[in-house]
Amino acid sequence: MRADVQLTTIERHIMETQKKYPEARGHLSKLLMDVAFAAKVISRDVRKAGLVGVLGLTGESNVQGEQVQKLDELANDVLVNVFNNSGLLAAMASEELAASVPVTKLTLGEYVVNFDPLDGSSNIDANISIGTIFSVLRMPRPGDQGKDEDLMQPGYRQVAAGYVIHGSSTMLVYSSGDGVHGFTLDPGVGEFLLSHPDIRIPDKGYIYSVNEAYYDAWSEGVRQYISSLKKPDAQTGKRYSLRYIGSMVADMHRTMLYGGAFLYPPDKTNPNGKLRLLYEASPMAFLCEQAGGAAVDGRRRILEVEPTSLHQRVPFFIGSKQNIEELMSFIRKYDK
Ligand code: AHM
Ligand code: MG
Repeated sequence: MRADVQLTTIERHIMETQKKYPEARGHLSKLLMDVAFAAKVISRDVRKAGLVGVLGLTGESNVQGEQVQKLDELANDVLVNVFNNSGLLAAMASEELAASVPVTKLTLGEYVVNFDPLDGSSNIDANISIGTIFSVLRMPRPGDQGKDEDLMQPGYRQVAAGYVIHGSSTMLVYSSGDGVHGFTLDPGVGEFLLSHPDIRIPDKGYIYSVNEAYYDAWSEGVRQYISSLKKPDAQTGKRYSLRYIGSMVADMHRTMLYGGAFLYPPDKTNPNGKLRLLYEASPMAFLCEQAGGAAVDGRRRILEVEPTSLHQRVPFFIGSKQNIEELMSFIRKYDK
């Protein structure tokens, strides 16, 4: 290995960032390292997903006599276990669980975490990228056991957020309010290494990502906006491309790197769209804004939406600043 190549592990990066805040006691740093550890465990299991038919079907016992769990449940259990034992949380909430999980250990921490253990898990059988999403907030009543209400905070209060993408490689992308940084798992050494420092989303992009099969059920503003993308851009003459994986972390990871817009609009039968505020939209909005992009629900910033329930859905428009501004001008014009 060349001596001038800088190898920065995620642990080192987190510790270096912490040094910028002399008053920090290291609790958030420790929490982020726990997330990185959980991500490695989940990644190991995701990598074995294609062998399910060989090692045993979910719900059955495998050759070792162990129950084979569904991957999203397994990812959920890994995160609950790691967080519960960390001593850093007062409560957590997961897409997989109806109510929040109070931390059962004696030490109650100063943070709460919302997470989606494995988003896009319906894609697993087709070997499509899936992801874990997390959002870290301060516990409003430190010292007490956390309840649902403590997890229902608007996104601008997040102190950190991130996602793990299980794609052609495993990456962890996070922000603690000091830019967005991406790390790629080196499977040989089992470490996340800094591969994408200070990710900046382009101000304008030419890829849009939406499930266009719902076109007919969208509002006039969203329909007009999407139709406008089928002609070369008025200012630059460039053509747009459509890319939709149907796995939000994968679609958003591409959007963060290449620019453009990802949309999950409301429709006639789903007035709030499909995606969940607290552990899907809010952490992605935090990351996208940190990278210089924008995220709105069609009226306001996603980060300003006041939560009313743990699993609420929210219309979601996110991506490059200019693309989101253009979309908003259509919504203002056509959707009174
Ligand atoms: P999930 O939380 O049940 O996995 O659903 C969320 C996923 C997102 O990853 C993706 O953006 C969306 O569902 C796709 O939905 P649709 O099939 O309606 O386009
Ligand atoms: Mg999900």
